[in-house]
Order: sequence, then structure tokens, then C-alpha cells
Amino acid sequence: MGELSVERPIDLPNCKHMGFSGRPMNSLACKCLAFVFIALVFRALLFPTFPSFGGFQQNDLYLVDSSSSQSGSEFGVRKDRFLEVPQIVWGLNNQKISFARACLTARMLNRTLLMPSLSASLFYKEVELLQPISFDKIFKFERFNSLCKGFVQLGRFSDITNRGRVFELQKGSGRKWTVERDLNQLRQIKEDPADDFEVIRIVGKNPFLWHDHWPVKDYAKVFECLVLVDEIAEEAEKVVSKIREMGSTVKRESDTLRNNVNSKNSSSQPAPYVAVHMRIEKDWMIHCKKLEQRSNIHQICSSKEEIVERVGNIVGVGGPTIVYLAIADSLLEDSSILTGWKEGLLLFEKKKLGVWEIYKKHPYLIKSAIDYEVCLRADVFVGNSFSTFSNLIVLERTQKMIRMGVTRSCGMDVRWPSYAYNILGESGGPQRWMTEMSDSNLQAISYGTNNISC
Ligand SMILES: Nc1nc2c(ncn2[C@@H]2O[C@H](COP(=O)(O)OP(=O)(O)O)[C@@H](O)[C@H]2O)c(=O)[nH]1
Ligand SMILES: [Mg+2]
Repeated sequence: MGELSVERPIDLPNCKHMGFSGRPMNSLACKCLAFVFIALVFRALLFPTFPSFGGFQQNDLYLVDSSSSQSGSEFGVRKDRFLEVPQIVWGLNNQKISFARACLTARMLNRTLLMPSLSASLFYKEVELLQPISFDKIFKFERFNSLCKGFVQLGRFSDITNRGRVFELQKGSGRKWTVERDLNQLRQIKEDPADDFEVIRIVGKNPFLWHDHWPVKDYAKVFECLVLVDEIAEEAEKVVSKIREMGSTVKRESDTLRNNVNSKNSSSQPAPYVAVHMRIEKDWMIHCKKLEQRSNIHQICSSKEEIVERVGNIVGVGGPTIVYLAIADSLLEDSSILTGWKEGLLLFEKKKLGVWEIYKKHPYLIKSAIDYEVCLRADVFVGNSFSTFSNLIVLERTQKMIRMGVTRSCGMDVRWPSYAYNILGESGGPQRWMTEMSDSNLQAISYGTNNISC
């Protein structure tokens, strides 16, 4: 992106490039276009704000840059035009969804997304406690760009040549700001001289609250490009190894007890484990009760007892089986969380597993990212279909199955099965769960659903 540091002078559009199929246009057409272009330059210089855009504000006068005069969507992501978005906030997976939505907005505007700030802490309201953390402290920047090449791209603030040329776009809000109006606003920007600004900065609410205009598959494409930085991936690897090690020990012991001659062979296999994302924290219980009342759905909250019972009834999970509980710090103090489970299920959380030291040195976001990885790799995953944490895990596991050739199997025999404990399935167990990859938007995943396609 070195070439971006060179200031470009104002020049007229190259007529050769403006004809269809690359054919040069005749000189009359060329003159007309040049005239229109000059008129646009004057309009931009004389009328720096564009009332037709309602929410727009201009920070500074700007010079029209010839390089962007051919910027229709057919030309893909421009590397010299950027989109800046507000700090990404809330839970890990709210943040991932927000990030993907910002990427897809940038894609729609044929712009590179300026690498946004994530938030290391889980504070919701106290803005000063949000602890901004750079995206590349969590996910690999270059890898993201190489995996997502041609689809979406990330840029750095240092790639901007002229910081004054920022166009502020105020996202609308309130009931009157419909999905259609939001979409129209985005479409309009591409038609307007605003499109020539080097940076469009969206101000207002965090991207999780923006309207959604993209299918699940587009989000999934962005998620596929998110690869954890090595330091975090290594931490997750340590936790998974510890769980499997624990599983092998248990298996060896039980084989020895049963005097199983094959014990040596069987214990050399990586021991399988079940991961349960227990979403029963106090904030969740308050939120989900409200949600149940509002939506008139009575399958959102699950008590500890309900989860314990349903996980115990998963068909095919016979003892002794390691169950890893992916739970928030606050629950680790509650020792009763490990009791009451069906015989044969061997319960572990971070402390009992002896991995608290690994987690404890990290802020919330990284703790949650490690847990996410551990759940993703579990042989069986059980979560809540109203949690974004559970939803994104199931989405990735569904993709993993699709890549293995399983398209729509909710049967028992598939690898990587996932379940929702908040919905009753067969034999008193949790319901099998796969993501509906053909959904036209991310609504079900962002806000939860009791329709989990199995
Ligand atoms: N699994 C896990 N969850 C955590 C941890 N620390 C906090 N949490 C919880 O996990 C949630 C993660 O947020 P998010 O990804 O948005 O998922 P959601 O809130 O369940 O939709 C938070 O709301 C916390 O309650 C942790 O170390 N591991
Ligand atoms: Mg959340």
C-alpha cells in the first residue's frame, strides 16, 4: 500500500477508461464527461455539504481524486478508499458479528475497512471501561487479508494519505430508520461525490446495532478469515491438550479396572470430550426472562438443573466422558456447578482442570476467545440457541461438517454434533443443532432462535 502515500494532483478523468469494454469513447462524449466532471468538482468545492444525505457532514474541503472515478461495485474493494467504524463492543461474539457487519458494509461501498478497535472488557455502559484493543492483538491481520482477498479487506490508519478528507456518515436510528432506508443510504453514497472521499467515517451506534443486509453465507465467509494470533491459539491448544490428557488418564484407569487387554491401544487415541457452554450468569438470567416475556417463547432460559438433566440424556454419550464447562469467571466460585451430573460424566471447569493460570492473565475477550476455540474443537458441543457465543460455534461446526461432505444430517452418527440444551430433543436430551446456512440474514444467529434446523 506504499503507493498511497503519494498525493495525487487534480486531473481530468482519462476518457479511455470511461468507455464500456475498455474501448476509447468518441471525443464529443469525452468532452461532455469532462464538463460534468468539472461541474462536480466545482459543486464539491462550493457546496461542501450535501443536504440530500441528511446525516452527512464534511470535515474539510476535499479534492476530487481521479483514481476513484471508476468505482462501481464491479471494480471490487478499492485499496485507497476507506471505511471507519465506531469501536466494536460487548461480548466476544457480539464483537465478531459487529466486525463482520462492518466488513460487509465496507464491501458494499467498495472500500477497505480501517482496522477497528475491539473491546477487551465486557462492560456494556461505562464507555471509559471498555478497554479498546486493536483487532490484530486477537486476530491475524495479514492472514485475514490473504484469506478474504477479493471479498473484504482491512487497512491500517497509516494507509490514509490525507487525514482531513473524512466524510462523516451518521447512521440513522429509531423506529423510522427502517432496513430499506438504511440500505438506500448506503446505495446513495456510492452514487454521490461522497464516494470520492478517502475516508467515510460512520458515526453513531456500534455496528452490532446496524441494520443487517447480508446473507449468513457472507458473514460465514468473513468469520472464516478470522484466525487467532499464535499466542492465543497456543493457549487454547494447552487447554485442549489438558482436557484430552485428563480423558486419556480416566480411560486408562477405567480400562485397567475392567482389565481390558486393549487398554494400551485405546488410550493412544486422543480422548474425546463434550463442551457445554453454560449460559446461566445473572445478567443472562435477567435478559432471557425479559426476552421470554417479550417473545412469548418459553425455551430461552435454562436453569442449571435443566442443563444437567438434558446433557445427561444425550444418546450415545456413555461414561466415563469428560465434560468441559465453558463458563464465566463469576460461576467458577460456585462449586455446586460441578455436582449433580449423571454418573459417568466427569465434570471440569478451568480451576478443576488446572488451567486457571492460563486464563487468569488475560482480559475477558481473550478468556472468551480461548473458551470459544475449546468448544469449537470439542467432539460434542452443547450450548444455548439464544447465545451468540453458542451460535457462532455451531455455525463454524456446521461449516466443518459441510466441508467434510455432510450437508444436512441431524442424525446421531455425524462427527462434530452440536446440541441446544434450551430445546428439548429426543429421549429427554437436548435438541440436535445445525446452522441454516441459506438464511438470508443473520437475524437468527444475532438474536437467537428456537428454530435450529434439526
Ligand atoms: N465461555 C466463557 N464465557 C465467558 C467467559 N467470561 C465471560 N463469559 C461469558 O460469555 C459471554 C460471551 O459473550 P458473547 O460472546 O456475546 O456470547 P453471549 O452473550 O452468550 O451471546 C459473556 O456474556 C459472559 O457472560 C469465559 O472465560 N468463558
Ligand atoms: Mg453477548
